[in-house]
Amino acid sequence: MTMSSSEFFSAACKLIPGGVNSPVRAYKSVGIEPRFVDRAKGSRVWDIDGREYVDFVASWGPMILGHAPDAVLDAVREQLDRGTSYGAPTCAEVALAEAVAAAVPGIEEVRMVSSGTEATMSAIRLARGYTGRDKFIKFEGNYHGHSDSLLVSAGSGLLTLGIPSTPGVTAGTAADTVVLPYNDLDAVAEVLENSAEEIAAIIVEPIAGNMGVVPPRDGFLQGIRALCDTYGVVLIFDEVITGFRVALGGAQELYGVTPDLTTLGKIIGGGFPVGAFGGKREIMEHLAPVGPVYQAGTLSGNPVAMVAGLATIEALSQPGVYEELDRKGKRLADGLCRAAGSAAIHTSCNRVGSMACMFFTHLDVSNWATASTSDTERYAAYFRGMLDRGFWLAPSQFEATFASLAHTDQEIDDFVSAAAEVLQAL
Ligand code: KE4
Repeated sequence: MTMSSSEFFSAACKLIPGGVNSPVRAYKSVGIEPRFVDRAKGSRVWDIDGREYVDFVASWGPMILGHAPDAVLDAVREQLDRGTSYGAPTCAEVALAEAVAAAVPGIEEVRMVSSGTEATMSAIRLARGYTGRDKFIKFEGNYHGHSDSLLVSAGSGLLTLGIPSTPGVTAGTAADTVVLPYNDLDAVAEVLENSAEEIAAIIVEPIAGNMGVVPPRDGFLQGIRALCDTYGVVLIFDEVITGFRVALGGAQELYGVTPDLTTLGKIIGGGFPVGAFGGKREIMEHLAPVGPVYQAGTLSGNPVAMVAGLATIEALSQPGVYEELDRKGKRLADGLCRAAGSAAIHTSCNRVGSMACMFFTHLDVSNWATASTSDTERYAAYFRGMLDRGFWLAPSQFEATFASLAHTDQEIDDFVSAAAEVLQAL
């Protein structure tokens, strides 16, 4: 008789802080203990207590094909017999670099790393080394991983746990991070007009996915691009979520705005630990060993992860994939809006392609100030009701709901029916 999730959680809490290896997984903001996963395949996840769920978290984004797709498993199995890590160049990392550069408009050269945090941390360092400037601009509610300078007014788990920033980040470090409201182009213009000579970069989630889903206002990305050109500031699109999610070329393809640097993660690892940062050759060549900006990683370009990422991108490159993802995302979001309307509950829904979020607020959500008016207690009750009905959602109002190629229309319609039931009872 194996232990239950609850028993494993008690054991985990004795060995791992909060019983989890990433805070949002602890279910703190939804008022129940986390469920321990036993296995997953396609659109389904099973917990160790034998319960089955339709999954809309997708491991926080990577599982756009669904879990354990055969093409990825076959590629990984084939690699495993040739070894798992060499710490030396391999053909697979060149092939993945080619696939990424071919798909992403702003990438001429790319460096593989092992997480989105590494990607964004390195991109900021590169921009500073390239410009010789120290400060950079980020946006309230955007989350770029947990490197010190980026953990200032960040999104995701910090919003979920109500941590505005975090102890351990020194005042000196935070002083170089300028935080502005998302979608506020005037605020960006004002800062650059007054102190562009100090600003190395602007880093932005071109579609925010860490305060719930918040699309860019018309002209916001185009305006930032123009301001960066005017003041010689490096524009970094953090596409760790949106890369290969909203289009093969990410948000930069969708909106037709090309950044100087792009950070990637999640989907390009096909479920394995991969991040990447890439961009203009002129900037990337400032990286060691060609240039002076140091960055390194033991498992960077890991061959198992590379072949998993390659198989994933190959599947996403097939004709009609993003039209299908958009169709599923629309079916999901439109259904949720109808369900909330019939329950006479004030919600607002944002969606771009197959990433969506229903906010428990009556306001249109375009930044952190509006996202933060959401009723997180009501979200928690909705989350618990959906989990009880077999639907696996992000345990936070400030994350995205992801449709995958594995979801059937019936599963999406069942999700909507369950949501209607749960919302009626709230
Ligand atoms: P990782 O270091 O977690 O691989 O990536 C950091 C990161 C960077 N940029 C963006 C836009 C991101 O969304 C993330 C990580 N996303 C969160 C969820 N929204 C990861 C989940 C977690 O922290 O457990």
